[in-house]
Formats: sequence, C-alpha cells, structure tokens
Amino acid sequence: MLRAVRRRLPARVTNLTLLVALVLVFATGVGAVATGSARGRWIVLGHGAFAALVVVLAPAKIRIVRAALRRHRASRFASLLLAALIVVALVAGVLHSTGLVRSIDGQPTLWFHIAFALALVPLLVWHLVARRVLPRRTDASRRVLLRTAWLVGVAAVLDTGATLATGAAGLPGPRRRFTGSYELASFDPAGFPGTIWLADAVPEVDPAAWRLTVVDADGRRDLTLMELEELTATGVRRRALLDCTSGWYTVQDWDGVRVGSLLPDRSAARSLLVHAVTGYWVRFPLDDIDRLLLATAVGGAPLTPAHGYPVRLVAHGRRGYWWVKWVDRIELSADPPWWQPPFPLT
Ligand SMILES: Nc1nc2c(c(=O)[nH]1)N[C@H]1C(S)=C(S)[C@@H](COP(=O)(O)O)O[C@H]1N2
Ligand SMILES: [Mo]
Repeated sequence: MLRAVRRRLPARVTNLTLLVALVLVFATGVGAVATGSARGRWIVLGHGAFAALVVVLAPAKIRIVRAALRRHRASRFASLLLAALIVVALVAGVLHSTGLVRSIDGQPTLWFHIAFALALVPLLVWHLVARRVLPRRTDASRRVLLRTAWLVGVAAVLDTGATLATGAAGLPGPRRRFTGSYELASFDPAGFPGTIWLADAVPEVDPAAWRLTVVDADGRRDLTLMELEELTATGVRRRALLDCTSGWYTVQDWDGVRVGSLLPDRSAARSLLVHAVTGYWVRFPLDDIDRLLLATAVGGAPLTPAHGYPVRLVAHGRRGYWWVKWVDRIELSADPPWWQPPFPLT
C-alpha cells in the first residue's frame, strides 16, 4: 500500500485531478461570494481546502509542463499565462485570507483575487479544449485511487496547517467572519466605503421629484420623499450587518420603514422585486420581506449619495449586493424568486 501511495500518478490522471480541483475551487469561490448565512461556512472552508489540493498537485503538474515545453508549441505562451494567472489568484487569496496584505493601491486584495480568477476562466476553457485529456477506465485503478487519497490528505494537512500557522503568527486572518470578510468601521457610518457592484453609478437625485413606487395586488402607489420620511419618523431602527463580497463587513444602525408594512397584502405574489433608479435590481423570496428595511438614515444621519440617498434597502443576512441603493420601486411579483441572474448584471 505504501508503495502505491508513493508512486507518481500518470500525467493524464494528474491533469484530470487538477481539473477537478480547479472546478471545485471555482464553484466554492462563487458560492462563497453568494453566501450570507452561517450554513455557507462549509463552502468557504471547502474553497481553502480545494485550493490546497491545487497546490499539492503543482509539483506533478510542473513536471508535465516541463516536458510539454520541450515541444515548443506556439500556444505554450497562452498556457504559461494561464499558469501565471492561477498563481497570482492563489497568492492574492492567501494574502487576503491570512491578512498579510488586505488592500493593494486602495483596492481590497480580495477584489484582485476574484478579478484574476474570473480572467483565467476563458484561458482555462481554451486550454481544456486544446489539450484535451479523456479519462480511461484504467485510471480508476487501486494504485491511482490510493495515491489520490494520499494527495487529498496532504492537502487537508496543508490547509489546516496554514490556518493554524496564520493564527499562531498573530495575523488578522482568523478574525474574519465565516464569509472571509474583515470587520470595517462598525458604528462609524463615515468609515465604510460606498460600493458599486459592477458598473452602476451614483445617480443625481432631485428630492422634490423623487418617488418610491410601491406595486402590489391593489395596484401602484407613489410615495414622495416627504411621505416616506413621515413613515420613517415613526419607523424602526435596526442593527444590521453589511457584508460586501470584496472582503469587508460593517455593523451599523439603520433607520427606516419595514418593507412588510408597505406591502400588507402579499396573496398571489411569489417574489419581491426591488429596483433602483439606476436600473439595478434584485428579487427576494416572500419570506424575506419581514426582515427587509427601507432605510433613509444610518448612524442617525441621512444617507449620503454614495450609500443610497434617498433610500436604500437593508437586507440583514444577505450579502451586500442584495442591499439595493437608490431604490425607486418595490414590486410584488408573480415570478418565482429564482427568476433572476445569479448575480446582478449592473
Ligand atoms: N443600485 C445599487 N445598489 C447597490 C450596489 C450597486 O452597485 N448599485 N452595490 C451593492 C453592493 S456590492 C454592496 S456591498 C452594498 C454596499 O453598500 P454601501 O455602498 O452603502 O457600502 O450596496 C449594494 N447596493
Ligand atoms: Mo459588495
């Protein structure tokens, strides 16, 4: 058995195992961006563990690459670029998760991690097509399975060791939330950044002309800013945790009106669409409505334009991109909650 464990994997199996590891890293990475509840902690832990498996497979892959480079294929530079992108994404991930480097040039390190990971996807797809390997029945031999299990074990030890070492070195990494985010400027509304998901932009808002449209089974109503402020004056203050996907979270006190109080009759509806004046939108399951707040103030002061003036959504328990800013319409809808892209497109 020991001999089987020590024998190197055939190149084809190394390539296939590495592919599986990369696909799992990518899937758990996407999952980590989406998760806002503690149930998602396993996704984030898995992301680190599968990344460790990629590292463990690296020496065997380097041997394969060395041999392949001797063939001087013109496309080798694209493959090497892919390798470089993987290394950079991995290093950025380690810098963020240990807390060694939390921002680069004012941009969160996690942002670079995600950007490089997304950039390498087309190259990886090309590489898979150009250097196709197909599994063979003999790949599932006892020897190969033992060796693979051994490598998975080494990866688990590496992952756990890295986590323990981060803690022992006194780095900030272990202070992160289960989503991987660091706390930032809690209870200091001026201290957390105005954040744009992709390509949205802070709109010009004319308070006199602004309306919040509420659509339900009875039809549509338009609330003026003054009417909304009257409601929020007798509204609620809620402490909520905003966890952005670029690696930080903040706890703030938000003042506003409960979305549920604006939409008492939800019969016939299946989801709630929350729309911004900029065109940004998300769709919530009905069960969420009683937890949602339309906020006009944070930390006792009116929202700044960057944070969503005049009104933004507070969606405690959901990741930052659900917290729609500059809301101009809330609409009960017969469409199911999954009827939307997995992430906003603007
Ligand atoms: N309309 C709109 N709302 C938005 C966004 C956006 O780009 N457009 N970004 C979201 C993201 S990614 C986050 S993390 C939070 C950030 O809120 P903040 O800017 O008040 O920190 O707003 C969310 N609401
Ligand atoms: Mo975000």
